[in-house]
This record gives sequence, structure tokens and C-alpha cells, in this order.
Amino acid sequence: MNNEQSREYFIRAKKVIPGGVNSPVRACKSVGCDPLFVRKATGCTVIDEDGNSYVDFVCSWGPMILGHAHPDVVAAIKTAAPLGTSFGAPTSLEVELAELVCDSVPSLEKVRFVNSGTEATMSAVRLARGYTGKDMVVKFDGCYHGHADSFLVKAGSGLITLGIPGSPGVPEDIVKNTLSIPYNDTEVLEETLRARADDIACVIVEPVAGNMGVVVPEMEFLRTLRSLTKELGIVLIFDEVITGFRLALGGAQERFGILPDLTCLGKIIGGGLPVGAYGGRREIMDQVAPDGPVYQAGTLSGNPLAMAAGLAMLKVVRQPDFYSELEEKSDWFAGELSGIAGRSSVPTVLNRIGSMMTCFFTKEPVRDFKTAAEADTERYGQHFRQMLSGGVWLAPSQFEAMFISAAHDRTSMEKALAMTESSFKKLSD
Ligand code: KE4
Repeated sequence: MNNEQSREYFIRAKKVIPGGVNSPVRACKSVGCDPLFVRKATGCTVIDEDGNSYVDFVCSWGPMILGHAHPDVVAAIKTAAPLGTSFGAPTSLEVELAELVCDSVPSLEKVRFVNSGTEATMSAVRLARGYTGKDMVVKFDGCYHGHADSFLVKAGSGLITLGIPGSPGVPEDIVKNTLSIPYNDTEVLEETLRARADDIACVIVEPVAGNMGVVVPEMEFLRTLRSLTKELGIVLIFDEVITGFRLALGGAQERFGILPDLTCLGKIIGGGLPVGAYGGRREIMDQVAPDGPVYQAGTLSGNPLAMAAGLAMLKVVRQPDFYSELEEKSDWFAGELSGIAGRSSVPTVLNRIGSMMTCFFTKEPVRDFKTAAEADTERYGQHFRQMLSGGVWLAPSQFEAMFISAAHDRTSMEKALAMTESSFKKLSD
């Protein structure tokens, strides 16, 4: 496969952009290869700068649930652009999108648009702190909520080891209020919340984890989380940046029937343009400026092109049968993938819910960060490179999700499955 153009762009990029990329995981360091530069994408196919085409299971890390360059989304952007690209003033588009988002997500009475998932989660945590008057935040090992300081703590910085910075540049003073405890561990959860209820403003959780690879919550864990936070006056924040509009129209909270106090959204909600959002009960959201004292702002929040793209996307996913058809297709693909893995001698565990899944190269079930970390990342890297050379683009990290979109057809999925079978044969040699 000729990667000459990508190689040249990468050399140029590294001179003017840190690591040659605008987000670290795109550098493909953990899978032992250089990044390919994308020229264009349509449907479930991505074409790189050398003209090589790939069946895409990254889907821009989740947003492209309709597939790339969906005609309705492209048309919406084309219609909006000539009317002006940003005003710094309210528009009808953001009202329409806010109404549709609140109508779609069960716990949302009000929503504020921002420009990324990170902005959404950092704002939701500030709001929870402002609303409760308490400072502590509880998160879970292996869950990622964007790169705001208070989230960048070392895993396991729980009750015993208060927040330890997970990155240089993050002051201990900031993360000492963040506790990180194991996902799916109901006992530690109860112990932590009861011990520090008077100090804990909120718990933030990925209701299905996507950032340690896909890890599905045990229902007892999620139900206990909801009941305990209600009992103890702690704000429950569902970070649905990945699961929102992915697992159901109303996200994980609709799928599981568990309603948080605040929800963070991103990715899909912008149809591929930069949109994040946080929202929840009116009583809490009315604390946000200018109505309330909790400050949050953004020059490009509610950007008209992004709102137009988000509206177009939402109108497609709100069509009857959208999610049932995606579920059926994903179910078939996961079944075939499990069959291939089961027939090979390569130890793998497939975690899947809806149209998001991860094939872990490990023997034991993966139910939290500790068991996810047992996976053989070397072997994953070899699998990634073999699949890429066969024209299939997987997430360049064992600890991410792969996504099925409405644009994945039987032919593209069968190609990916055939490549998987051939890759597994090489892995078991
Ligand atoms: P952004 O700031 O990247 O829009 O969203 C942060 C974020 C928040 N919450 C969850 C559950 C997320 O998954 C993310 C971002 N996800 C990663 C990959 N899983 C984005 C990819 C990247 O960092 O380049």
C-alpha cells in the first residue's frame, strides 16, 4: 500500500503541530505505525491522501452514526453557510435543536450548547459544585471525560490516595478534590459516597464506558449509583458524549431507564461539527448564567452551521426504525465477529452494546479498568496494522470503541469480517 503522501504530510505536520496531530490518539503511537492523512470520506468509506480506501469503524470516534458526508447534513451546512457562519447572537436554529434534544433525552428539561465534550463535562461539574456548594468529584478508573484539569487524575486515586495528577501541568490543588474509584464496584462506590457525602458535589460516569474499550455497566452498579446519589444529595452526571444518540435516541439513560440529574453530550449531536452540550433538570440548569450565578460562556457556542448539521442529523435518527435497524445490523456483525474469534486460537473477549463494541485481546472477562489493562496491546497493534493493510480502519488503540453506522452495508461488513479472519490466522501463527 502506497502511503507516500501521508508520510510527507506527517513530516510537514510534525514541524508545526505537536506530534503532527491535533489530538494525541490520532498519532497511532500505541499501534506502532504513522497516521494516514484523510482526503475525504463518504458513507462508511474513508479515502486517504494516497487514494487508498478503507471501511471505517472509527467513525470519527463516534459522531458519524449516519456515515460520512450524509446528504442531509451536507445540504444543511450548504444552506446555512451563505447566511453567515457566526453571529455571537441567538438564532432560531439553536432553539430548534435545543427543543429536539430535550424532547429526545428523557432527563433533559434545559440544555446549554458548547463546542466540545470537554467543555460540556467541565461545565456540568462546575454547575454541580455551584448547585451543591460542595467541591469533591467522584469519577471511575478508565472513564475519560475530556481533558479538563479536574478529570486528569491517576486511576485509583480514591479515598486512600486523594487525586494524583495524571498529567504534568495539573496542580495537585485541583485534583485533590477528585476521587477515582473502580467501575462496576458497588461496594467501593457505597463506601466512598457514604464516607464523604458532605463533601461530594457530584459523581460523573460514562453510563457505558467507551474509553477503556467498551465496558458495559452491571445494572446493580448503575442502580445503586442512582439511588445513593439521590439519597445523599449528590448530583449524578451521565457523560453521554459517546452514548448519547448512539445507544438509543435518548442514549444510555433511555436504554437502561435510569435518569441522571445532568447529562453531557457531544460527538453525534453536531453531525460531525464541533458541538457539545450539558443539560438536566430545570432547577439545576437555572443556576447557569445569565439566570443564575454559575458562569459558563463561549464565542462559538450554538454556531449556526453546527446547529444546522446537528438538526439534520437528529431528524434522521428520529425516523422510525433507525435504531432498530442499526441494532439488528450491529447484532449480526458482532455475532459473526464472535464466531471468527471463537474459531481462532487467539484469546479474545468481545464487549458490545448496541452499535459500539471492543474486541479485547485477553482471556478474562473485561468489566473494569484493571481487567481491561490485562489486554495484549502488542497483539492489538499487530491486528490493527494487518486490518489497515487490508483496507479496514479500526480505532488505533485497544482502549477505544469501534462503531457501526447506518452507512455500513453487508458488503463492507463482510469485507471487514474476511480481513478479521485472515488477521486472526496470522496472529495465531
Ligand atoms: P471532546 O472534548 O474530545 O469532544 O470530548 C471529550 C470526551 C468526553 N466524554 C467522553 C465519554 C469521551 O469519549 C470524550 C472524547 N472521546 C475521545 C475518544 N474516546 C475523543 C478522541 C480524541 O481524544 O481524539
